[in-house]
Amino acid sequence: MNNIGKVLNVVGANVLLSSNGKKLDALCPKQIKLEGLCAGDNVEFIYDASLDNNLITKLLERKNHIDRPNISNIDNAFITISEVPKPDFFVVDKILISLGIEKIEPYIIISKSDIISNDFIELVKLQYNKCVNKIIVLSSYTKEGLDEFINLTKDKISVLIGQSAVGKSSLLNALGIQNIKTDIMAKRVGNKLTRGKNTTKNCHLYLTDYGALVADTPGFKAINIDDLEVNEFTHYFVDIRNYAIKCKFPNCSHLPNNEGCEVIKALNKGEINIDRYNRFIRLKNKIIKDKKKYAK
Ligand SMILES: Nc1nc2c(ncn2[C@@H]2O[C@H](COP(=O)(O)OP(=O)(O)O)[C@@H](O)[C@H]2O)c(=O)[nH]1
Ligand SMILES: [Mg+2]
Ligand SMILES: [Zn+2]
Repeated sequence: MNNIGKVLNVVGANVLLSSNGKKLDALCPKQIKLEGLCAGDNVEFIYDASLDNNLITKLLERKNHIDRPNISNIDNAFITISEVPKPDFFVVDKILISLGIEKIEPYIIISKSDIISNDFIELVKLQYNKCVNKIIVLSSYTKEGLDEFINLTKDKISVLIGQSAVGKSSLLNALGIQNIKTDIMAKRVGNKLTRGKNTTKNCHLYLTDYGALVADTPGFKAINIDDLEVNEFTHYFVDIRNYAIKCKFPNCSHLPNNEGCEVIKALNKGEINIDRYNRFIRLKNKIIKDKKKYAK
């Protein structure tokens, strides 16, 4: 009978699996490797006595996939930001679009809560409370918010997304995941493998003792929004789209001079956050401008 496992990491033909809460080694035949086997994939495997190892026999269908880093079947993404380093909210907005497209549940972690100001927390909440499932205020030092994170990630595949030094590795450590730097790559292939480009694209899912699979994604690449049509782009601005749909003007720019525009009405009533609105307009104009440039 075939067993079912989840891929934690792939290095060449060597695969680390999680099956029934345990870690197992397995080998991956070339054919399946060519199908792009990566962390998060569900696979069937058998024990092959001749190899004295587990052998992956089938790659099961994926519900989603991101390319950078290479990972499948993601349930939740936690965009991690803090007061220091200062967040780039344009990047946060673009990541939210990418998550929407891949149908990944979005969350925001405000990290290092032991040292940040209430003003910063308010600023983030005002901008994003309508865009994500939950905003978690968390400190890996005091453990504030850690239980909330644990409850949301249990039995799921979750990714931590955020710029360097926001506290992603510290959070994994607080969850009891050690040796983050000496992952399977370093252990298995020593210095044979170049640790440059590959490491950010290759992705390691960590199995916590409470049954969550969590990945640190230092090289997460948000979508290039220029590839989207304006309507599509607007659709993934979830706090603005419902007003944009209701707007009675065809091809409305949703700028303040359009009296009667639903987006402007909502903005004036405070239903749309002004900072999100300003970035929405900036990004939308950039898409329109770039489309014109390429059409020439
Ligand atoms: N005060 C405080 N500092 C933290 C916390 N989490 C991480 N840091 C510090 O922030 C810096 C970057 O953390 P790290 O986990 O390496 O960030 P990463 O680059 O996102 O993995 C380190 O100096 C950590 O000690 C926290 O909850 N509170
Ligand atoms: Mg780190
Ligand atoms: Zn409008």
